[in-house]
Amino acid sequence: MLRALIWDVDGTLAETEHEGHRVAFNEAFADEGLPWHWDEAVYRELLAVTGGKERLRAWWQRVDPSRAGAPETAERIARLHAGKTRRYVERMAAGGIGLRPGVQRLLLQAREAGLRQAIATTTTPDNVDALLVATLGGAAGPGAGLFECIGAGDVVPHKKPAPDIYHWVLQRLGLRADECLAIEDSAPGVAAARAAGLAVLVTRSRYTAGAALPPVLADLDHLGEAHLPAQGTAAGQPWQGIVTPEQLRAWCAAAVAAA
Ligand code: XBP
Ligand code: MG
Repeated sequence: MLRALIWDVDGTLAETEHEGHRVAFNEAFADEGLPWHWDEAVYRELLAVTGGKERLRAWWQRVDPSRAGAPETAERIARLHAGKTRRYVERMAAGGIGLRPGVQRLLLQAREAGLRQAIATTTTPDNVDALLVATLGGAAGPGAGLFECIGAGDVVPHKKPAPDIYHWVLQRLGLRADECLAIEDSAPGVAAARAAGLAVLVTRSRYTAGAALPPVLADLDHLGEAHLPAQGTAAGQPWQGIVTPEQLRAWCAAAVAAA
């Protein structure tokens, strides 16, 4: 019985990586006087590493391996990442990055349909708050009270593809994995949700369109709107339409029946 949706953030709620995080990293490099610039090709490679601090460490290993493990480098990464988060939060407040097709519709329909909702993300909590305020309004907006809990960033020791953040959210929801559906966009996110025992709906994003993924409940280009049906596969068959709470319940029931 489907009781809750657990949403990923970056790439799933919104296309935040290319114009949000990537730009904020580059602005933080400039702020620190570092001659680095992450273009789309480099950032696509680096997204294999989840977590901004972990991503910076992987980059340091590539460009300056002799000092990547030094104590002062860890401090510099922490300072760089704090600056990047400030820059990202500023960009969210300036607007310009909206929710992906069908996200606000499904969030509100799911609440109407009695589905509980939470967030499980690798990104920093401040970034989640900034995105939610910018796209759904604060306490007075349509998004108020949508998410019962927000599992984000360093609240767990191991980021996606480890299942930790999904376990953290399940524990706070007081639900079993088979009562929840994860909505994700990337291979690390799918791996994390599956390792925690959840069924997964994928909405591929700019950086994950061509990624190789294991079998999931449905693999779509987005969640669909009346004027913009989603396309993809569900249960291994071609599917197009609008993802609604009823459709999610039907997919989950069919998956249980087929198990
Ligand atoms: C995506 C990530 C994050 C962001 C950067 O998270 O891996 O690391 O790229 O944010 P998800 P931070 O898809 O799980 O939402 O710099 O705050 O980590
Ligand atoms: Mg994601």
